[in-house]
Amino acid sequence: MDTVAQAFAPPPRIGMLGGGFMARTHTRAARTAGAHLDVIASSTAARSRRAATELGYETSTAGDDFFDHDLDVVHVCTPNTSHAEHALRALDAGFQIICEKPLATDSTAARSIVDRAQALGLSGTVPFVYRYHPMVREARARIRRGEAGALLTIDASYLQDWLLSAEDDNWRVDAESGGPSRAFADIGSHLVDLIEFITDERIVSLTATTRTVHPRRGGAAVTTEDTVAMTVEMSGGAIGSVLVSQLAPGRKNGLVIEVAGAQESLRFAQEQPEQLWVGRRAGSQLLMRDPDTLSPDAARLCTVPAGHPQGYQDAFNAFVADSYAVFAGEKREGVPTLADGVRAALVTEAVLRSAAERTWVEVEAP
Ligand code: SOE
Repeated sequence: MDTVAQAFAPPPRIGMLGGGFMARTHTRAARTAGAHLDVIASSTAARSRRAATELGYETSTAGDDFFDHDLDVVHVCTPNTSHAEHALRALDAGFQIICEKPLATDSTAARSIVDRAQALGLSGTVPFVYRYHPMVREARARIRRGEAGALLTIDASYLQDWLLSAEDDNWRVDAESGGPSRAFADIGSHLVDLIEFITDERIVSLTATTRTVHPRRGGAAVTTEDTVAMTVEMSGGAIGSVLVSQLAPGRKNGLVIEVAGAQESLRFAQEQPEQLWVGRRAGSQLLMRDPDTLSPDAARLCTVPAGHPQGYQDAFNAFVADSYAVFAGEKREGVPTLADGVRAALVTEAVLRSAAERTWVEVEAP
């Protein structure tokens, strides 16, 4: 974890940059963690006021005075290309940060955020929130205990359909606000984070192909990718295939990861987060989330008893609560840090380079 010199006494006073879907998700999590909702800033004064009223912030602004507020934590939930600037400003103002992914749209900028945080004795986290499903922790614990055996293959995909037609448009599509990678930076980064988190191994090399299926959306040319297919080699010798698409009809948030070891396969699907399939040559099992039967790290993240489904917002709540705890000087297992944001930027760059050069690329070590 990054250095934390300036701990605060919880609950934190928070400022929110952004007023869209992610700002709402972060706000629900912040409120659950008991944060004081101080100020929110969206793109215009009117939008900021509306967001403050709807989400329950004490005040709003659309200007630079945001950074004059007396805050402990700033949540950065603005369009991707503004993340680095906002993150640095928040750190310079003395605040800890929770910065949406991608932390920055290139690895140099992402590293500068880590460096600045370290220099100022501050810290930050990046919401790779799927780590916070208890059954993901259970898969990780089984691999760490050696129950799966030596890892052989990984079969992973993250499929959505909200950008299926050429009529579908969003700021993420436009490289000016979304950055040079879209599908991969937006959702492929979650998948790669989860692969490396569950297996405790790194992707050391990859070869990727991308497609921009709709070259125009909303009357403008599109340069960002709709789909990515890639083959990866892991640090422990396993190989894997990874598919990412935002044009897969019927798939809403279909993140699936299946890891095959010499003894067991483990399969987690984000749309059925209460389950973990444990495949064996004989005696495969579908494990259901039940804190009484899970490893301590998975059981810690169970907020309701077995049979009472936990989902996406619960994962987000746990991530934000852990971030605040770490900022307050406590220890927590598996928190995605700014360094993980740099890692995602490095893998994203490797994907774009491999696709452009039609070649294998070594992924820089963290
Ligand atoms: C849209 O693709 C999106 O909201 C992503 O931006 C999130 O990171 C992902 O968790 C769900 O889908």
